[in-house]
Amino acid sequence: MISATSLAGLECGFEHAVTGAGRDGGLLGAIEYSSRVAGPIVRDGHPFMAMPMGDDEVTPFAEVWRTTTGVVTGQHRGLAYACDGEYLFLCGRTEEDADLVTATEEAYLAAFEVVRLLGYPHLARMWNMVHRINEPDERGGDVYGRFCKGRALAFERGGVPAELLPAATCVGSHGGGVAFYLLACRTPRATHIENPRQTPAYRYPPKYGVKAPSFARATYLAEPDGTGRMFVSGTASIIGSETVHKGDMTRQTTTTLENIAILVGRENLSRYGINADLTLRDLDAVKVYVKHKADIPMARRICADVFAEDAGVAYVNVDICRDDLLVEIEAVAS
Ligand code: 3EB
Repeated sequence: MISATSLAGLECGFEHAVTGAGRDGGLLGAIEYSSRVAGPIVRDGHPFMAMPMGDDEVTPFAEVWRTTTGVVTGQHRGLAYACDGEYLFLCGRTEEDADLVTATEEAYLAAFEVVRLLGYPHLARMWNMVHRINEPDERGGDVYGRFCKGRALAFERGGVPAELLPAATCVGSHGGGVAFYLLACRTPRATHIENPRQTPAYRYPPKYGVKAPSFARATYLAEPDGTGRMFVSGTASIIGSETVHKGDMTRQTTTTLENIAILVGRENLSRYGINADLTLRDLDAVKVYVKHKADIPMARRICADVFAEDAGVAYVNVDICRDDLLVEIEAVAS
């Protein structure tokens, strides 16, 4: 195991390969960041999916979600899922050549059907990997804009208001349509959090796309013992709704880290009635998405100074949703 962060009964680690079940319970899900497309499928008793997220020079890893209790798995309309009584993990993918708006909307609605039917209605975190994310479409927009439209339509049709949108990541991939996975909870203990330095993404002006991106900057999950965990969305060098430091990898990375520090800090959390003070040293299960492979050493140097020594940090070489963003960083803070 490279690293692990645990959420009362749930643990996320980046591993070299998927090996065995949970310590006493099960494996809720495994997502391979590699150079191939596979799944979604229930395999060896857990949902599994692989996405091409870099070439062979970038070390592949598996993001593995383990739980202390037993899991029940299943498949529904092309989705693979597992649940343990408190958490539900689900992964899915659209067809590569399908209409992106409709395919995304349908896949998301199928996912909402699963979370409702199985009784895990509280969305906590979503990840999206979109092939050709920066490519223009025939209507003057781009692939990311079409993904955002399909996703927004699904949330509208699913009756999810802006205040209940969960933390998310949306980055590019090197193939396989739109791949996505999510975590949802049975009990209502999620608080969705915004960043005072950034416009809520769901209120971005229309110049970024006909439908604004549907996500919160972070989702905080309170534990019964008064502690909690915070899912930090993919965060970039955006102030208000504008990209800042275009073309400057160093300053984009430091601005991104400042944005995260403000998001997880005491002052911001207190606005939501959360009594916690988190810093960059409390981040784990960090993913640093870097647009240009040659910038990865630079990202590593900057991040090594700010994250804890034992933090799990993975570097992934993919496009970011805006062509002018060079880096995006997500994490779990606790
Ligand atoms: C941003 O802040 C940068 O569309 O789900 C970050 C995290 C970004 C999630 C998404 C997009 C998404 O707008 C991009």
